[in-house]
Amino acid sequence: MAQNGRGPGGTRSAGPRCIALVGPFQSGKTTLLEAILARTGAIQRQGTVEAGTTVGDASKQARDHRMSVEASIATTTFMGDSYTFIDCPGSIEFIHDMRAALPAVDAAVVVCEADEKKVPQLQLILRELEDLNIPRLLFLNKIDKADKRVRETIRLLQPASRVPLLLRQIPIWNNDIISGFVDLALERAYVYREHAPSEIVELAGENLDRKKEARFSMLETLADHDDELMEQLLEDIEPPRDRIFDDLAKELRERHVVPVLLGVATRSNGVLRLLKALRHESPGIAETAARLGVKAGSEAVALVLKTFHTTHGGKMSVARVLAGTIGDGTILHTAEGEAGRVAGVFKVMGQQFEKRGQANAGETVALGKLDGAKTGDTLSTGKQAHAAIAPVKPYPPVLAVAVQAKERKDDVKLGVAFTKLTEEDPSLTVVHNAENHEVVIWGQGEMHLRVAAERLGERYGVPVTTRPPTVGYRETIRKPITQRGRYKKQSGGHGQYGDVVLEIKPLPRGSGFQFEDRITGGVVPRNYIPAVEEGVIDALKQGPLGFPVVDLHVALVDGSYHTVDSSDQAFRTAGRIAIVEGLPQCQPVLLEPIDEVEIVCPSDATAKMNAILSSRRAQILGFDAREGWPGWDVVRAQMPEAEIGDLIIEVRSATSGVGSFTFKFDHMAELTGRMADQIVAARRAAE
Ligand SMILES: Nc1nc2c(ncn2[C@@H]2O[C@H](COP(=O)(O)OP(=O)(O)OP(=O)(O)O)[C@@H](O)[C@H]2O)c(=O)[nH]1
Ligand SMILES: [Mg+2]
Repeated sequence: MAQNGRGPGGTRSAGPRCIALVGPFQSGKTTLLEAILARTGAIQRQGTVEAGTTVGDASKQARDHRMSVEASIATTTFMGDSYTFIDCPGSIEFIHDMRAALPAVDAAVVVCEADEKKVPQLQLILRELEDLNIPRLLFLNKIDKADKRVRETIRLLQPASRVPLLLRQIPIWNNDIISGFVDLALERAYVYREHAPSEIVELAGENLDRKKEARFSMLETLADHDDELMEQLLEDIEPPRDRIFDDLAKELRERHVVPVLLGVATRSNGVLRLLKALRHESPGIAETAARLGVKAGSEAVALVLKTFHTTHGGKMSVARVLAGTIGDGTILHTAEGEAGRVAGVFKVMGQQFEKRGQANAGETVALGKLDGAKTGDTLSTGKQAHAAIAPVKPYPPVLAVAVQAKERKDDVKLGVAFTKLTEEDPSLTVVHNAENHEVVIWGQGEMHLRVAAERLGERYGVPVTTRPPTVGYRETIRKPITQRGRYKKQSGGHGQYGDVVLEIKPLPRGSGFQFEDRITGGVVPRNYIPAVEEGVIDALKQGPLGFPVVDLHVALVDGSYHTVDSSDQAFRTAGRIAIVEGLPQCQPVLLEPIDEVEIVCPSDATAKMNAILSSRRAQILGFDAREGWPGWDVVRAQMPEAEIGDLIIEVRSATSGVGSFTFKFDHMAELTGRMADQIVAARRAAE
């Protein structure tokens, strides 16, 4: 095939590309990457996800779960140009890797299936691309399993996109199976061959009529942004083919349309046409740098889109060079400080890193040992560090587990492992609970946290156990009391003597703890009073029900002392005794944290959401249309933190994986009855 660096339309962008493969869960992205690598000669044979032989998903965790759990990156060459593909996970729990990579790419291939259930996921992903102004093509995969007309599928998927889906190919059906396709721009028909380029065939009869109709509808959509083409169509003039290719490229780049191509990734069908569409129509580094506001010049600028900690090569920051050149030894800065000196530039092929020469603008490479760089950072060489281009904040976490090293001796190693874990995946957060010394990992869902725990063991060598994190229960009192606390010890020499009378009374919710000194006439000397308060505070750490005591007022009203035997220690103990003996008589009651929750979900799941909330002791505050999200609702409720624990699992399963929520602490509420008894009993059992 003749190629001279110019596409049929003559406006091809030159140079290395970076393309994201995104799309709903399990739509075939990793398989498509494999097909692309095989088709472009980067690998000998196309592996399969089933056999665990693909370049993407090479980590043990991805193989074990048969799904992508992080972005896979691979660079190949097609017709003389370098292409780096970022195969992003489809599961919403791992979406951060996609979001972190997107700003740096020239275009995205949205891989999807003709499956109505995946439309909300598709919508979610398209929105990210729409918000970032990233040109996108749709690759309608798995058409070997298609059971409906492609045009019907497009109608089904269209609501997920804000701009028209533009069918560029139509299938050729043969006994209810798609055996090939007609390219509507080229006006050529092809019959698929397995793992080989499709064969050109003659079009005739019904297929020819269908082509004419489909082509006209494609041109009509293109003409919406091209007045001249519109006139030609109205006057029945056949537009020149070059003009159509120019329009396709222009409207993709300007994001007026989402071109749709067909294929079967497992058999490598439609892959060559996809690559050619990318070659001729996708923008290149010049357009992408302009989109990100990066000027070409001698200063190098790069965006880190993924971080790996490899066993042999150490830390690798995969970055797209947006301007200038980066080589071995280049010193780089982030917007905040020093990134480090590049120790090796590598070509990435899944989990393999191959040393190479310096990287030029447009190339996507791994940079070795940049200790000060993290995913999302803008790296630069200039005297003045380049401003951060596209920092991506992870979604707020929705689920947590408490983790512990299986062996005590690994405690220190665990700290290092946490650093690596959160560097590789910034959508995980590690929180140390000072109150109960629990270490909790917050993440985006059940699988996300499971994979995080597996990585700690398998990748960083610290096997861990996990359990649900402790809920922050508290207790308070409902009845006031006056209580004496007396500590007296006479054993041989120096004795101990402290004696206090405390007035203990409940305070309104949220008041915390207040201490008041009402001693008159020096019955308890001034210098011992702080010790009394300390003893009280110490005793309140664990009340009669087993939880920290809050919302109460304690006044020191009376007491006595001994000139020789009294001490801070003795008064501390006396304060403690008064509380420990007094509180059980104050009608202690359990308090549980109540959070305000905002759930977002497609509207057809709203009724299910209400049912889920009601079954979890929530008080529903109302629901509304979600602003800026047609077809979605937001449901607001107050619910106990204990019930939010695994809420996400139910929300996801009721929404094909796309529902989510945010929450924040609102207040503490009394909890009585059987449930409270169980919590207290469990607490005692754990002592
Ligand atoms: N019939 C058919 N199956 C396919 C095709 N492409 C992929 N599959 C199968 O679909 C399943 C998922 O494929 P993957 O390539 O892992 O999909 P993915 O989009 O990377 O999945 P995630 O990254 O986990 O979202 C595998 O069992 C593939 O063999 C296709 O064109 N036709
Ligand atoms: Mg995948």
